[in-house]
Amino acid sequence: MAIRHTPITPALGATIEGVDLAEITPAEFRQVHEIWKKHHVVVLRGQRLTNAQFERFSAMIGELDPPPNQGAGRKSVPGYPNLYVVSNRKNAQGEPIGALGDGEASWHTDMSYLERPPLASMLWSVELPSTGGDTWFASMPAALRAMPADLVARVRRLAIKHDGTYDSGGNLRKGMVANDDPRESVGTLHPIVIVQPETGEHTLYLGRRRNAWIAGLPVDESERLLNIIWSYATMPEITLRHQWKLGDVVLWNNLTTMHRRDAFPADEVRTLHRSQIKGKYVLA
Ligand code: AKG
Repeated sequence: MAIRHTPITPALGATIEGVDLAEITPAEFRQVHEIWKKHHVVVLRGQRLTNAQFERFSAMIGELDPPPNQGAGRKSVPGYPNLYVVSNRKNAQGEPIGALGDGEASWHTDMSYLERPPLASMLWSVELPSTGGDTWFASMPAALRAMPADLVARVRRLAIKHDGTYDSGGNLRKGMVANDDPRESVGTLHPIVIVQPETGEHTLYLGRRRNAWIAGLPVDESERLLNIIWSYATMPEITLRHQWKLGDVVLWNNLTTMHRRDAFPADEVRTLHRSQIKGKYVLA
């Protein structure tokens, strides 16, 4: 069957049909990869997969980046140390079987506080609540294109310090000390405008809003400028809303998009398996 794709919004996203990820061939993968590079987020519905097949497809994109598995931190799928469980489900002892699974998550790109942030992440839905829990994506090249030229010229000379203290749910990361002075945060500096190394495309790179600091600026000036930049980065017309169905696989570019998750009923269960592809590049 031929692979077909349909753009989801003018800014980002494409739905891909005609490929079974359980047995994707190298030639099919090359087509999926090209569509993903162009549209930044791809959605493949109705995939009937085993964890081994999900892992095999993920590893075609690049080297897998396993969950750190630190105490209450990220947890992996039993028997699959490279795959994360994103879930609010609890085991018989009342302990969460996964991480990052509860409630709402604010806009972020994954692990932007690393020197070489992951290139891509992927979610595969395993059990879903009756409502809520939608995942949203925003196109950062589109946000940059929407900004006025004088603002772009200004931010091109600046870098953000990306804080690793809190996760996107606002929880303190394991081993971190609470801190709300963005100048003191533990993290990495990245230029605000980066070149996506694999396509040459220029894109905003923002990470997370909390504790972000534009290096060298007084905090109040940094906050004002960040608020302006973020108002472009979260414009409704550059976002895409994914309403999950069982068996969906969603792959996103972690250098050119941000994502967030809607809340869902706390007494219902939502589980997704997740993979992440290691970053190769120091951003410039
Ligand atoms: C992530 O995997 O980085 C998330 O933020 C989870 C998003 C979701 O659960 O929809």
